[in-house]
This record gives sequence, C-alpha cells and structure tokens, in this order.
Amino acid sequence: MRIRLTTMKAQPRRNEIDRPSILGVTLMAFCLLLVARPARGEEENPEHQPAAANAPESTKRPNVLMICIDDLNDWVGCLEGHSQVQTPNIDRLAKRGTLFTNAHCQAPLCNPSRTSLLTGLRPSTTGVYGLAPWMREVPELQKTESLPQYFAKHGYRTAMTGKVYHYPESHTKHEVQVHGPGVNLLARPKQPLVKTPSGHWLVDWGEFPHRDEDKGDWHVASWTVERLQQEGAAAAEPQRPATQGVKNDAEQPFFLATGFFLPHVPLYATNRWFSLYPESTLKLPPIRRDDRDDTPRFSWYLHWKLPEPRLRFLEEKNQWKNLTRSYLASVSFMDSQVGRVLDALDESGLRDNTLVVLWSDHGFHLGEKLITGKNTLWERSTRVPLILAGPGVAANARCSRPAELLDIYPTLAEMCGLPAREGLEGHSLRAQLKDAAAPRLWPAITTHNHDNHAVRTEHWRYIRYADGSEELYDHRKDPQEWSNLATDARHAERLRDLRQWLPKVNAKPVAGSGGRVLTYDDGKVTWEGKAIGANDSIPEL
Ligand SMILES: [Ca+2]
Repeated sequence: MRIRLTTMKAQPRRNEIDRPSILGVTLMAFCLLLVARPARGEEENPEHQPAAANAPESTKRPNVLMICIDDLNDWVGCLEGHSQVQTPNIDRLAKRGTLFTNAHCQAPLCNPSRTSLLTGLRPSTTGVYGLAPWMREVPELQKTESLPQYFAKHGYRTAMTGKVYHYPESHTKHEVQVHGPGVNLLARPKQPLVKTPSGHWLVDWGEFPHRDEDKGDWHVASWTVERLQQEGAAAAEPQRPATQGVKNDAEQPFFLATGFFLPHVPLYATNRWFSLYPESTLKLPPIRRDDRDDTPRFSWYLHWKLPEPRLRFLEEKNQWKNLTRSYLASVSFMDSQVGRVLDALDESGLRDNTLVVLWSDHGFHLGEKLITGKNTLWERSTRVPLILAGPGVAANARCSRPAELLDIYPTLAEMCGLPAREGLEGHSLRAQLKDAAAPRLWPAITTHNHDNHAVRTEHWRYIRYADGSEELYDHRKDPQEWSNLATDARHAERLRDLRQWLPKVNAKPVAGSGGRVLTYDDGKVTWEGKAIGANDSIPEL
C-alpha cells in the first residue's frame, strides 16, 4: 500500500481532514484508488487508455463551454459569501450541475492563476508568480500543451473571447483556432470617480450612467451568443457549409471559452445594478479591527504596496459602502451576461451535449483583514466559484471536498474521453461529479510568490510563509479566519500533518518576472525590486 501511494505523484501520504489514524488514511486512500484511479496496469501504460475509455454515457464526445470570470470571490448566491448578492444565472447553472463549495485558486493573482489552470501546473512548478511574464516566454513552457491546445490536438474546434488568458490576443493567437473580441472596457467616465492613493486608472468604482450594451463584457457575451447560435444551426443542418470554423461534425465538437472581465476593477455600473443594493440596507463584510494582530508580519509582505487601497482609506473617505455596492452591482451585471450565454446554449439545442464549466481566477477582499484586492493566502482571496454542468455531471449537487482550479484540465479531458495527459498536477473531479460525497484525498493548495503556500482541507486552512511563519484556522468554528491557532500547542500534530502537503518543488521566479513579485533570500525581503527593512512601517493606505 505504501509503495502504491508513494507512486501517486509523491504527494504526502497523510491527510488530517478528520485526524484519522494511519489505518484510516490507508483505507481512505484505498477507496480512492478504487473510485478515482484506473487499475495499475492502465495507469502505467497509456497505451491501455483508449480515447473513449472514460467517455460519458453518450458515445458522442460533448462540446465544452468554459465561462471564465475575473476577480469574483464567493459573493454569488449559491456560495452564500454575501447574504444580499443577486446572481440568479450562476445559481441556475449550479442547480443543473455540481457546485464545488470548497474550490480554490492556485494563485491569488490573474497571470499565475490562469497560467496554472491552462497549463495544468502549479505556480510553484512554473515559477510564474507575477503579472509578467507571458507564459510562452518561459522556455520550459513554450511547448506545453495548454488546455485548449490539448482539446484541439484531439479533434476539437477551439475558440475563445474576452479574458481567458491573462494576456491579449497578440500573445494568445496560437492558443485557439478562432478569436472573438478581447478585453475592452469600452464605457468609462472621462475622469476617475474616486481619487485613490495610488491613482491607478484601473482602481476606480462607482455608479456611472452608460448603456450596458456599451460594456466590453456585453460584447464578449454577444460574440459567444452568436457563436452558439451558429453551432446550433450547423448541428440542425448537416449540409450547411462550414464558416468561421463552425460546422456540423460529430467527430469535431467545440471547445468554446468566454472570459468576463467584471467584477475586476474598475467597477462601473449603472443605476439598474446599483439599485439592487440600496445603501440604507447594505451589509458590509464582517471584519475585526485586531484581525492582523495575530498574523505574521510576513503576511503584509504578500501585498506590501498595492494599487488597491487599504480599509483605512475606504473609511476615511467614506468609500467602503460605495466600493461594496460597486462590486455587488458589477457581479450582478456580469451574472446577467452569463445568463445571456446560458440562454443561448439552451436555445441552440446543444445543452444536453455540452459540458459547461464556470470558474473565477481568484477572490477579492473588500475590507476583510484590513485590505482590499487579492494577493493573500486567506479564504477571501482563494475561494472561488467552480461549477460544472452537463453530460455525466450530477444535477443540483454541492460538493464540499477541496477542489482546485488545477483540477479543471484533467477533469475536462476525462469527461470528454480524451486520453489522460501526462504531467498534469491536478486530479480529475469525475468521481465528485457523479457523487458529490465521493472521498477525495487531496487538499487545495494556493501559492503566492515563491514559497508561500496555503493548504485548505475540508475544515482547516494552513498557511506557511517563506520565512517559516505560519497560520492555522479552523473553518468549523472560525469561517472568517479571525483566530490564528498556529501557535497553540494543542495543534502541533495537525500542523505536522498539514506541512506534509506543502509543494516539494518551489521554483524561483522565472526570468522576466514582474508585477507584484515578492522575494525572500537570505533573510532579505524584496517587493517589486525594492528592499523592505525588518522595521519598515506597514503602508497604511
Ligand atoms: Ca486574526
């Protein structure tokens, strides 16, 4: 048993989820091998895995519609991250599929998160931690088959629009066969609505009169809707000539990725969306003023100086409610665009043979832990919506097992009957898509910059920073992660267990790294190329 477990990608053998004995762990692992792993002979010899071996019940390979969202935390109705948020469309997708309620990003920042999801590799393996570089500039990643490329290799027709990768079409032209419109904010006020300390043009929010039809995400949704209409028409009309890569060919299903930019800043929305969240009854996220008293100083280094302001600025300038409303309004607008896409899928007649996956690249703080933005290893930055629906997926199911965005690549490949791709670091969620209660061995691991990691199990979050400082939170008693238990001797054994999950590979930042890059070498901390002294005061705004 030990030998077999050791062959499982050298992951730690022990799982602390319910503090089981070694025997319990062994049994659990054995069950997992039965449930989730192919027989040993098949595992070691890819020749024994025909393309259709894991195909869904239908012999036809499903289409894939991947809906990607930027900076959306768990403020969606079905995840209950904010009691007032209105996202009827994401909620209806969750109802007709499986919602992962404990899903986490691999990095709390766009470029490393998306690079990880699309290559199937951890940030600690790629060495991509910052907003730069573009992944194809990294020699080791130049030939890596990305998720859409792998689908194209196996006969899928691939297309994307909006923000799927962090980089624009000038960089991504070899990633898919057909490109729709990229990221474009379009409707913007002439002057910023809020004067923030950084003055960064993206960091702005507020109600601003414009037409929803003039927003970039509207255009992205429109292109996707049109594409789905064309696919539906082609499927209904076998003799129709192929245009723009759209054709009726059962051997060539489509892989269509559509990426929404909101609720990424700037958070501009019209009165229609603001009026959903009246200021008089608005609930602000719960915070504790002393929350950072028991977090290591190193936790501040992860977001030492961001364009996103601290809570203190929001309070001093009376902007906390406005930012919260702007975020909620933008979430609801974005949700309405998801709704247009889902409606088009329903109307295309392709719904029953299309696997839909919806994810966000990371979360977002709105005052929690005294900051706004991302770039932390806490729940608010790492927890994301992850929903799958369609053929082979249980409907109206909620899975609380830890899941990673990294799991999307192997999951989609398996659900579509593609051969298992070697070298992926995630694990297929197929067992949980059939039965949300199916056991799962692995925790979710989030990494921010070199050698800072969070390990999330069903009930615990463990954080270890590069200088060795640690945090531990019990989610059954402390869902806001207010009380750091890492120094409590009663948890020593749990900490030992959790440390075993930390990635064994910790690549240094690749050449060309930039944009929110933190390094820690020989006790010296450097943020974006500038040294931070051990006694430097923490930036307050
Ligand atoms: Ca605290």
